[in-house]
Amino acid sequence: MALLNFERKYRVRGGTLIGGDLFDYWVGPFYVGFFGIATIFFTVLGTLLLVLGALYGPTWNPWLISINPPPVELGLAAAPLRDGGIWQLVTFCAMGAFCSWALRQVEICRKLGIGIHVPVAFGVAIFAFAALNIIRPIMLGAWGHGFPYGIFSHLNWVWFTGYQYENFHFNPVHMIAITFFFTTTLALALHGGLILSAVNPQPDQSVRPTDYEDTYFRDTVGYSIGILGIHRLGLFLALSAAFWSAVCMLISGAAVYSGSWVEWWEFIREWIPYPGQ
Ligand code: 07D
Repeated sequence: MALLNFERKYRVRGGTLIGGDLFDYWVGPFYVGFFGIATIFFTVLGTLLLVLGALYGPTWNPWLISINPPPVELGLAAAPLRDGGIWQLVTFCAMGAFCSWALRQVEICRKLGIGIHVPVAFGVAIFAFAALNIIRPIMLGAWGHGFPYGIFSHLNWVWFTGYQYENFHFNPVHMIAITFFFTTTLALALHGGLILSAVNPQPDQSVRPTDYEDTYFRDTVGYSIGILGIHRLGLFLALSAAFWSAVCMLISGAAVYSGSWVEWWEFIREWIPYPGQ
């Protein structure tokens, strides 16, 4: 069915989570819905707050503009606007926009009668963001532990936070997260390459069906995970990357472990006696 015919067929009312028929319409190619309106509301408000924060100064250099969280001494209290209050409101708007976007995805899935894998996956990214700027600051008792909204300033925060634990490469869960990130790119490169090799042939060749792809992998490594399996694997690898990233930060702090990640590995010396120890 041609794309436009299909869209006409599926663009029917229903499947909304909230608001009934109220916002159940499309603007051009975009589905709106209650959560579309909510996303626009939070995004516009959050962006205006960022501009207000920039107006407070001290710079208009886009690399250096930074909307900072309140000082750590303020704890979990509401901050004055100029002293971290904007950061708190922007964080609230960001969460509002991310969650509204995810729920709009759910409504589109429900309309189409497909699974909610995409919004669930986006939910894991939202969890990673919330881990950094909501859950971890609450665990540590101060909003001041969140990262600032600025290009260089957030990089400085990563650097500073990383070296607070001596060397973040030694955080074992950071290692797991990085392994999943790298494995995700390997899997996508292999999968993307394999699909293109079969379905984007030279002018004088024909498109090859699934058996060719499976056979390529059986010939190469003795096993093919299959057409459904590769997508399950891809989703698992990617979600694991973001999930373990969040966990690696949630365990870094007073509530769980606040020492040096390098020294954390000292227990191995007790397990494995070295010659001469
Ligand atoms: C947080 C993003 C969520 C996004 C959302 C959506 C919009 C709008 C627009 C639709 C999680 C946003 C949407 C903006 C869209 C439209 C129109 C995703 C998030 C909700 N590290 N490290 C990680 C590596 C070192 C440190 C993660 C590598 C050092 C700290 C990842 C190396 C030190 C933190 C990772 C390395 C250090 C991290 C990031 C190498 C510094 C974190 C990915 C090779 C001295 C962060 C949860 C991520 C983290 C994080 C990789 C080195 C410190 C695993 C490869 C040694 C402090 N590092 N790192 O989490 O875990 O994505 O966050 O050296 O906070 Mg690290």
